[in-house]
Amino acid sequence: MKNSLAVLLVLMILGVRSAHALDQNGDGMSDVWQRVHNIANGDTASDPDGDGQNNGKEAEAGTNPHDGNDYFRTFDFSVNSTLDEVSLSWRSVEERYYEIEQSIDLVSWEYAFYGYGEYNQTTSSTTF
Ligand SMILES: [Ca+2]
Ligand SMILES: [Ca+2]
Repeated sequence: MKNSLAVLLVLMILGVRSAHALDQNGDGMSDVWQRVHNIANGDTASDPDGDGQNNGKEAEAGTNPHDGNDYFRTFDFSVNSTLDEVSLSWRSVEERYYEIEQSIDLVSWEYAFYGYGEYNQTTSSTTF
């Protein structure tokens, strides 16, 4: 990051790879994820663990809909003392593809990071 702190960062989940992406019933949630977590077809709105993330969001993030401590979020955000480097960590899942974009004017955007979650890790981190 070569500019000042007047930067907006956006972290997104943009895709899923592998068999976990199968959605033969067309409800927007992976059929594998639904079976693993015993989530009924079409039940995207419920939030059984009360973490504020409904089943649709938990399925998108690949998190556990029955664990209130497991949901997509960022943590360990920091900026170095010279204000030219940002470090960020987030809850990640191996099959999910993440992008971080940055902008200093909210008009022009550039990638700060993109890639899949790391194998056998529940957290991804980057510095830019
Ligand atoms: Ca939830
Ligand atoms: Ca959860």
